[in-house]
Amino acid sequence: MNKTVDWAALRKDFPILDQKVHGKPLVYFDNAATSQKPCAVIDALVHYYEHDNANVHRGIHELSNRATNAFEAARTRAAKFINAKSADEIIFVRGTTEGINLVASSWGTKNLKPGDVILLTEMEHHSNLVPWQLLAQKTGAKISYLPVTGDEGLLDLSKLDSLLTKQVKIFSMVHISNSLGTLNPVAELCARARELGIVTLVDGAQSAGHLPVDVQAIGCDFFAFSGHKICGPTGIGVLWGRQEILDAMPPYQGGGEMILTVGYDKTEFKHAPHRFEAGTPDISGPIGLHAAMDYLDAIGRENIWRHDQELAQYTYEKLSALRDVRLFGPKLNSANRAGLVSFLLKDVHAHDVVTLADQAGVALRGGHHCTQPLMHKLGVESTARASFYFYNTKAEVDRFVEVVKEIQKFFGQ
Ligand code: C6P
Repeated sequence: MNKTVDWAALRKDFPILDQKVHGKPLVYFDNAATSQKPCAVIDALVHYYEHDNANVHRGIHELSNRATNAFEAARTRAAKFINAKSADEIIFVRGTTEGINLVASSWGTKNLKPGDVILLTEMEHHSNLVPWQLLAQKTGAKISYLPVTGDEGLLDLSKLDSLLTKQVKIFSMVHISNSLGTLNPVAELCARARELGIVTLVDGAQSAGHLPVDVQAIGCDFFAFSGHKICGPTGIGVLWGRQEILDAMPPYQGGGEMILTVGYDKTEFKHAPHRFEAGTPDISGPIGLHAAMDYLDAIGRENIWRHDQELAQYTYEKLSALRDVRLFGPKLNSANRAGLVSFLLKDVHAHDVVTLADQAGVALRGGHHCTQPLMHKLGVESTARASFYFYNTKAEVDRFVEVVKEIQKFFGQ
């Protein structure tokens, strides 16, 4: 582990981790579903509700000014977090899902016509599939997929040239797969798309809180992430879009606060990002998210990345030493492997693994992980998944591996 960070001290910032579940110390390995929240985030939320709670952008009283300033400060902080050029490029949304739906609905409806192609990859989460399928139904566009190479779970880049046709208008891709743990070469994919004038979207749900993100270096046009996966509150996320593209997009929803003037027949809209934030927004969410981004960057996302990767490598190594374990995603020591490990035990359903692990205090996720088409491609219904964050330890991995062995024994293996 990196010696410059006191990981054990950080763990104490998360009161929830210090508890027993079914009489056993909690091992929380479900961080890809949602991360835990440090005291700094919980305190920021409590402070806001105890001192500053008011609606934003509307009032001219002191509390409303404070709430508005804190809300807009969070926007500026989010821009810095992903190295956006300006806070005006940051739209607050409910999460990654809503961010992608906003692009599909607003940009997609305006720009796609029958015969156009939406390019995705075979490892997309339903959030980066279903909105495009709805859009394709509405516009007559088609969807094509960049293939995945079996259990190792890498994108088959040899197919890219033939898929990047003139008909492709948008290429939307996941940065880190939540089912395989693959880190995709998004900068390279976006560069190839940009040469052909294709708009790109990166689903950063699993990456934003785990490694440094620089949207300008990636060279994408949109980037979406969720606050709850990066130590922030649920219900808040960020959609970043390149300013000139956002300015040309129609509103996503109509209502208060996104307008300049409204008449009975006609409305003039504000510029981005406000044009995309109709109604009273989630105000405490960005404030909690601000605290989360400060917290993560004080640790350093490059340190978090190294820590999570090391735990995943260690886990992969330990599990591959057991018999009858099928592992998914990039092979051991691959630089493309993020901090999660998907696996199956021979003749044991993933839900049984997760249920028995829970009895031993270990929180895993089992299922299709909202990537049903990928599961079909891999020829399975589901996998069990251990996903890590910086507060997890090697001792917890050792405990988890012991539990896996006990499960195998339970099933007579
Ligand atoms: N994956 C998991 O356990 P929301 O729900 O909007 O915060 O995030 C959706 C989403 C989009 N893309 C990827 C790659 C994701 O992993 C997720 C959420 C969770 O893997 C819940 S299914």
